[in-house]
Amino acid sequence: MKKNGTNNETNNELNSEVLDREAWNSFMLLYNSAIKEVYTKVEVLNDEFKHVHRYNPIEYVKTRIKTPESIEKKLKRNGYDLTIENMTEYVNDIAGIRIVCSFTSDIYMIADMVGKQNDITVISVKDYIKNPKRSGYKSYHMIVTVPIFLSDRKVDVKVEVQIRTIAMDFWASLEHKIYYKFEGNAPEYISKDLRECSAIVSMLDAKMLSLNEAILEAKNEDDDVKKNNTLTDTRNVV
Ligand code: 0O2
Repeated sequence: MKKNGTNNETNNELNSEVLDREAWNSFMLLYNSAIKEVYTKVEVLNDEFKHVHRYNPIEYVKTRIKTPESIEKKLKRNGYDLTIENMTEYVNDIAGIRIVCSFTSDIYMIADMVGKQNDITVISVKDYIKNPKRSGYKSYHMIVTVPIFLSDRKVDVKVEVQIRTIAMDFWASLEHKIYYKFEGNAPEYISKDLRECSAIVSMLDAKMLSLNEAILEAKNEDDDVKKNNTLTDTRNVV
């Protein structure tokens, strides 16, 4: 499992004079720890799955901490003041982990495995694969909490887990760049092209999934033939 694009250790400087630096640093420590916890869980699941099923469902994982500017913007957009309490309460994706897999079926399997972890609590799920956004955005989102054990207390910290295929990730990263370039007001022909590309992504994902199923089926048949041949050979020897 490749770890990709981690910026959780670097991008957490606070420019605002509104918040107390010490409180901000303690706050960030919690979210950085939560990312480490969830990342390790995902890594263990992937290793174990590979060991048992000889198959690696996860291509790569990216983690990120939302920038202070982006946190502030989100709070303002929703009409909240910039306070640590409001960030904790109303910004669900301060800590984010993105799991990128090969096939759509892997997404639901991974979501299930993450949700079944004893110390993870699933707060909410948004299935933008079954119900894509108007933009064409597809991804599976879970807001979970994970306990962080400090020297004197335990804190349940929220983490947004995004699970998607490589094709969905490719689409989303380009769309994200376009969104920022046009500050959310891309010309209609670009938005239309993006929606068309999103439909192509769905077709590609479906095609790749059925191709993979056909490969597995052919391999199983091949293994059966080899097994039968070995049995026949053994009988002949006896
Ligand atoms: P950034 O820059 O990635 O941090 P909620 O968290 O439930 O209060 P929100 O934020 O609307 O409300 O939740 P949602 O829809 O689950 O979106 C969370 C994140 O998903 C976004 O964070 C994006 O990273 C990603 N996302 C959602 N919609 C789109 C989309 O249409 N295109 C792309 N490329 N990504 C999307 P931020 O804070 O918007 O952005």
